Amino acid sequence: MNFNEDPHRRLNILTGEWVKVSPHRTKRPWNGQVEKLPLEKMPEYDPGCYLCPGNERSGGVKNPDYKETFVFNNDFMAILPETEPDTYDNGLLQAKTEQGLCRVICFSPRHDLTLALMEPSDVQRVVKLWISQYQELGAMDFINHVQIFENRGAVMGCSNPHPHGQIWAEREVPDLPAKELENQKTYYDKNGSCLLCDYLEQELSDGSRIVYENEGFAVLVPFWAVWPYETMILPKRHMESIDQLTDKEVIELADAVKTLGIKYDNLFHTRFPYSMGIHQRPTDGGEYPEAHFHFHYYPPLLRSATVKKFMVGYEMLAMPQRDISAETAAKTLRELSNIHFSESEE
Ligand code: H2U
Ligand code: ZN
Repeated sequence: MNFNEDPHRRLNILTGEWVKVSPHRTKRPWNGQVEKLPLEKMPEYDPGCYLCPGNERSGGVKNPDYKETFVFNNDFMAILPETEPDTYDNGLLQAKTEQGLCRVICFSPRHDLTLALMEPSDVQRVVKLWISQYQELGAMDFINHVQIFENRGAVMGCSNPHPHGQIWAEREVPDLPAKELENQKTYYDKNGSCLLCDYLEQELSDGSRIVYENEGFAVLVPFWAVWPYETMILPKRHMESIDQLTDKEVIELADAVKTLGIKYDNLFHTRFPYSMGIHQRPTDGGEYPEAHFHFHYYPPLLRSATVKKFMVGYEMLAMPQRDISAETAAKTLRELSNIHFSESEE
């Protein structure tokens, strides 16, 4: 099989789902020409932003005059701590209550920054915040899973450019992480080794889908990527959760997050939109030797700062499909500069 010529399907080993790849439709790699507009100017402080220091949020609460990071309980939680476990069983109609809580985490007091534009030490502080939130929320007796994520860019439906992420922590392990854990467990039970450790070893020796690496982490376009520039960040050492990072690995993870952010911004000369998030061990007190902590990045853009991929038609009815191969996307990202376009003099 020729990955560059033959239409084929690839298996997502984490979910068990397949993606169709049609590489013959884009034989020529993308030629790298983008409209080189300067980075859109934004104010360091926006009096109308509900996340900026000192500003009022809905309901009249005032943000503190924070200088580094800031965490608060979401004023419009999608799941609530006071909801008691309950089930509804009416034959084909099945339901369960959902109990949990939602938080918003501001990465910086500066309205105009992103993880890609923040100082390395400030990104390290965000990594440490992810760790402490995972531990603090995970320790609550009704919290068995902590989903940390960031949704950025208007095209992703994000309401505010102020650098921030969210956390939804809950009693039940949600579907996608549960499915990934199940596949990791099946592999672990069968082979006695970690699925993602073995996968990463194969990717590092192949190299064609690696975007960036430092001593502790690898950034890659997974073999089964659906979104054109979808990536994962994986620790090279087996660890089940983010709180197992050493101080050195905190620095290395922050470097991987920032560098990937810079490459993404450089791709189409824009503040690159994406949804990203962390998958790791549930916090129900169980043993999860098969869980390998990792990040997924799902960016919607295809060809420019405004042309996105639509998951419609065949993809909604049948299965996901992509034209540019994971290898081509990885090569493009790998070859992009690690210096943000707004800071280089092209
Ligand atoms: P986005 O990441 O989609 O921009 O959402 C930000 C979150 O901020 C959203 O979940 C919350 C919304 O509920 N929010 C508050 O908690 N307080 C506010 O005053 C406005 C928005
Ligand atoms: Zn702001």
